[in-house]
Amino acid sequence: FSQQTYAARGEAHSHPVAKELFAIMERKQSNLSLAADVSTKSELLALADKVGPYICVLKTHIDVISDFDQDLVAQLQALAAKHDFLIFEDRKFADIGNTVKLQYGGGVYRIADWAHITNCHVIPGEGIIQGLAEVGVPKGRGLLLLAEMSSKGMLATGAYTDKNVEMAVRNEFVIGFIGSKRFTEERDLITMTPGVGLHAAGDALGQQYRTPELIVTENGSDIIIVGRGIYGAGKDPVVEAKRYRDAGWAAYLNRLGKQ
Ligand code: UP6
Repeated sequence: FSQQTYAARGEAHSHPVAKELFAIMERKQSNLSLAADVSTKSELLALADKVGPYICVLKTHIDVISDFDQDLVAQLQALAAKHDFLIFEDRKFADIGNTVKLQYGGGVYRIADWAHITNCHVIPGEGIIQGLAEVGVPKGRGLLLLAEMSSKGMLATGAYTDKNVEMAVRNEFVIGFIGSKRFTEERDLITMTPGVGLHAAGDALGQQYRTPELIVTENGSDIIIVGRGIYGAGKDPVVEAKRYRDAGWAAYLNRLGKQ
């Protein structure tokens, strides 16, 4: 699949969310996802509106917004329609199936009502996927498994990563992974990679950055997730979003050109 265009993969894909995602990537020539880790409603909406034209996915941590309300969700959905991107709530669910059902469908955030994509750890076993699927499948949503993490000393390696891949392959609700590379050729599962930066090596709390070239061209990942590289102190988010969009797309074209 790494040698096929996003357009071709979208046309052939059986999952509606993956299909739509590949179509957006092709239309916007973007494999960039913005990690919009700001702390207020107005900052999040302003950033999403500015950077929206350059991204295929807006990644949120909705529980860090201090003044969350339902209007924020309505406005995010309007921006997703205006700028043609999907919303990925990076909730990293990690509890038993019955509990994650309540967390995903209900509570204050009602994530399943507005996030096209969410993700989970499989540490509780496969029941977490089944619980999330009971809520997400009827709403036409998709799930990513955290097969790896970007941070120093992370424990998702070896046999644990392999188990993620096995569970992803046999659960139709799963559209792919968070991780650093392409994991399997089955079902064209998508990889999205956080910890991408063009300049910094990391931060003081264990984050590690790698380049789009390494992640997309060499490792065969599909989408780069960039946060502080775009909106960090002293940066112009539009300038940086264009820079990362171009770098991510160039890395994808280089991959297609490699035999
Ligand atoms: N994220 C990681 N690494 C992972 C999984 N998720 O960094 O393995 C998320 C973080 C943050 C974003 O929760 O929202 O990706 C990275 O932001 P940054 O580019 O500002 O470091």
